[in-house]
Amino acid sequence: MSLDKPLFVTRPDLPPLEDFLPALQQIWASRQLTNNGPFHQRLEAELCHHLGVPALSLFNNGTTALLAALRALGLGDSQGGEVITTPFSFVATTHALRWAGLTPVFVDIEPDTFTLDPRLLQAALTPRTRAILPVHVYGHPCHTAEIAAFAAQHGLKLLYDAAHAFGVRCASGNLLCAGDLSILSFHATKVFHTVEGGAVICPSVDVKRRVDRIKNFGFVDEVTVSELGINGKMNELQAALGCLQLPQAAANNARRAAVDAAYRRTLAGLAGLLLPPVPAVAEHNHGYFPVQITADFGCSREVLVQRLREAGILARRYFHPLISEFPMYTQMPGAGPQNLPVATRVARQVLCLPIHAGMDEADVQRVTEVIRALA
Ligand code: T4K
Repeated sequence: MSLDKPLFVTRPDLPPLEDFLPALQQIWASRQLTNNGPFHQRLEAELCHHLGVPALSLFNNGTTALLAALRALGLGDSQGGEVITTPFSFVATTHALRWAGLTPVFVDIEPDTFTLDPRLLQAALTPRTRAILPVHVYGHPCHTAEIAAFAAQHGLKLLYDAAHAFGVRCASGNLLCAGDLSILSFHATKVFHTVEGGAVICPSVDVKRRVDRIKNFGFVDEVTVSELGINGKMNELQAALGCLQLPQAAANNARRAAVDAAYRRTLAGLAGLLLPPVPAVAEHNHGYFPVQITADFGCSREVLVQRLREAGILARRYFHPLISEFPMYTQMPGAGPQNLPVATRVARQVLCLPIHAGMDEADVQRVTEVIRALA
């Protein structure tokens, strides 16, 4: 990426436009623009193979994928109930629960992975608890074995928000197959994207059929609607872009891994700056590079964000504020900061530095020079 371009743009790795034209011509010729067209079917098959999962249903975004997954687990009914979840995520995670008429119960995260702390599940359990919704935040795997054991012991549904976990591989098994269902996001800022998009990872073709129905208004056939569905369909243009980009996923991951390594080298030992923990995985996706700016750093995180912006560098405070700090959530169970000391501290300190496949060593130098000058 050229040095005179701001590091705002996360998608300099878009394929050349002319590479997309044959797919567009095909779509124009077929006149099938959406609703399980050929590119949709092809991307579902290719993603299943790429991710090593039994079945998958594409969506128009990760948020509707969450809504449909909750419904498929029987949770979006009129009974309500509580779902134990993390406040350290994008607000869509909790919004999906509220859209499904469920009450989020916030528990704290643990400091090594920033994911839901399984030791706190017992204290959050009530007779109204129906499910757990943990998040593999930044692609760091949750403590899936402990969480699964707790869910099984108490008869709870388990849905993973794996929006950040595309391409993360664990030695102990496929992360996307943990729990009852998982969802992915393919938003334009994600490591693999279809402009907007998402998926529900399903344990079987039967479950996928149910999810497919839910995302298509609940239609079973032309004249039968079996349940409360939604319009969650991905269109052909999005699916075609996904097909075009999927073969680049490994190369893009390698480029982000190099950026990650360069950041770690250049920022090591800087007082008041904590590098992200290295996740215990066989392969990470390097989708985020969350540093923590502590009181020992030369300026506050807010000043650092501002200085970076002045230098044309967009660093994001994902996830500040915590979801539990948004006005509509402050009164929900567990939302008080005294209940969430780790999440509250991390949200005050965290700063996600730019990381994408279009960056090179010179870009990393440009970011780290601003940081080092302030350290
Ligand atoms: N669960 C989790 C854990 C999630 O993180 C998300 C979404 C979801 C569920 C829901 O999935 P989706 O329904 O979104 O599929 C972004 C994204 O909108 C959101 O997808 C993502 N997580 C969240 C972490 O970040 P914003 O509002 O902070 O991003 P935005 O649009 O300001 O983009 C950030 C920067 O990236 C821009 O300032 C410039 C650059 N950019 C952005 C876009 C959209 C580009 O260079 N090109 C682009 O097209 O929420």
